Amino acid sequence: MDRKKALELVKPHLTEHRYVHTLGVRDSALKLAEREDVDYEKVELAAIFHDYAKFRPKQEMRQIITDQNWDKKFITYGDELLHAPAGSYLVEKEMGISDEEILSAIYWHTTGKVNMNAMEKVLFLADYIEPNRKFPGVEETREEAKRSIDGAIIMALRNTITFLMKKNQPVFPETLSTYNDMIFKKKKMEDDESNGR
Ligand code: DGI
Ligand code: FE
Ligand code: FE
Repeated sequence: MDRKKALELVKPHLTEHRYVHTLGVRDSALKLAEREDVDYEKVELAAIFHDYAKFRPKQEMRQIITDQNWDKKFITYGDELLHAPAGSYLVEKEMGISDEEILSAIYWHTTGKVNMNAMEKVLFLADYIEPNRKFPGVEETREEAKRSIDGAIIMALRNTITFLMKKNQPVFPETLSTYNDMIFKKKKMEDDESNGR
């Protein structure tokens, strides 16, 4: 599917604001992809469709997650989580996108996952730092993204986790595991470097 067609197809599912955000995620993802081993066309499609289900009825999204036998915590840890797994299902069924890499990046784009591949990382971070985002800490994360994608993902995770905690909201376990996973890998890299490996 080409870019023009994908944008045409996603637009009616989004508000104007969310469409502008989507274009920002697309631009940021392509920029990050220059430094990662990922397929540009696939990253672009993942970005364009990542919030496809954002405005679907919550009950419909819960039903999809239940029917697919997916982790019930996507339903119990906050309604904001529903659109990521539900989106991956609907993008496959309604948009005919069957590429597993694209679908997985959409599935995990809100929570992150342990051992993210390059496409999952690029989409996760692009969603956080795209130019229209305004929350505290985003500018520092954008700066870090120029140096290190992994470092910037750690900052995004830390900001999201503390934001949720300050609001007395639960943190999805995989989000905490993602944070730990990336911290351990960063530490290992630094240790290897200081040992001359
Ligand atoms: O869909 P977007 O707004 O572009 O961004 P997103 O898919 O990252 O969703 C952001 C929302 O998801 C925001 O309200 C915080 C929430 N969220 C992100 N990670 C977690 C989370 N909510 C819970 N309960 N647990 C998480 O780990
Ligand atoms: Fe989202
Ligand atoms: Fe988004």
